Amino acid sequence: MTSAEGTIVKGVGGNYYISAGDRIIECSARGRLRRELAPTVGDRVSINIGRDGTGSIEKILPRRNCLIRPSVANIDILLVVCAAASPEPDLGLLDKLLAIAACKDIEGVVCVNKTDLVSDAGSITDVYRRAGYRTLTACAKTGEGLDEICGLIKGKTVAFAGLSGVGKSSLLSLVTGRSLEVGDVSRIERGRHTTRHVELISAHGGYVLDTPGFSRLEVEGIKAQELRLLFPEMKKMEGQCRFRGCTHTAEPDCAVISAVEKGEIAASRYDSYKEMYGVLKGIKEWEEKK
Ligand SMILES: Nc1nc2c(ncn2[C@@H]2O[C@H](COP(=O)(O)OP(=O)(O)O)[C@@H](O)[C@H]2O)c(=O)[nH]1
Ligand SMILES: [Mg+2]
Ligand SMILES: [Zn+2]
Repeated sequence: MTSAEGTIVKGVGGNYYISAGDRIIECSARGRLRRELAPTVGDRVSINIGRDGTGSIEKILPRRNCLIRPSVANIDILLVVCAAASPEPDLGLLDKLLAIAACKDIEGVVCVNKTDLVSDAGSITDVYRRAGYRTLTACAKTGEGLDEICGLIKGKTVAFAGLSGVGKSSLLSLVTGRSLEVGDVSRIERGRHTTRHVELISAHGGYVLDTPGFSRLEVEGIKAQELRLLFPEMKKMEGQCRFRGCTHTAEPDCAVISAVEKGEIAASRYDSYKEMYGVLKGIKEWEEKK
């Protein structure tokens, strides 16, 4: 028996596929382990490998972070994809995904795909670059931006997120060289009662994965009072308002509100902040009344 360390790339019906070096080893998880903390795709694990070549997961190494739906651990980068057109960009959703990423200590990177459909895709990337994010433009039709996406992946686990139809699967197919299903597969799959498994795909010295449905993600984990620290352009201004702990919503002499008025902070970003703040505050007050 030998032991090794690796990464769970896929889990199917109680079996786990562990990438260790250049091998994929099929493993089971000990019952005790499964009861304490279910092994999750993305987990770093130590395994024992038997003579028959299959193994068992002995230990899950500490997680850096964990997303819930889909269940996946240790994401380094959330590539938030939108389309320049078709579907129209949903900046509120982008902002929400970026805040969730920040809350989980995941770097959010903005990717505007389908640049072939508009004459100027730069207006969206401008907003996010000025807010402090890495951004890129891409086109799955022409291959634009592909090198940049591949460059992000080396040594990292990159999750692709965004509305259905923005081109995640198309870009992932280009990046991995695997033909992934393009188009609205979720509807077909629901009809066929098939289950979709999360899978890390090895590419360019790292891993990528799709997160279909992740756009409907809720913001439960975030505290209203901490939201402002998840917007980098607001975090940067922490301490500049008249009141300590200013929520930047209605306080007098608020540096953030005045930056919005001067156009230094994008109005769309501030609107998203206020919208999310209201939702989080509502959730909290409702919970307190219970
Ligand atoms: N014009 C154009 N169409 C694209 C581009 N990328 C993807 N598409 C199309 O957009 C549709 C949705 O793409 P898909 O990859 O399935 O999006 P997903 O739902 O985010 O995975 C498909 O018909 C693709 O062929 C692009 O860069 N330009
Ligand atoms: Mg898809
Ligand atoms: Zn303020």
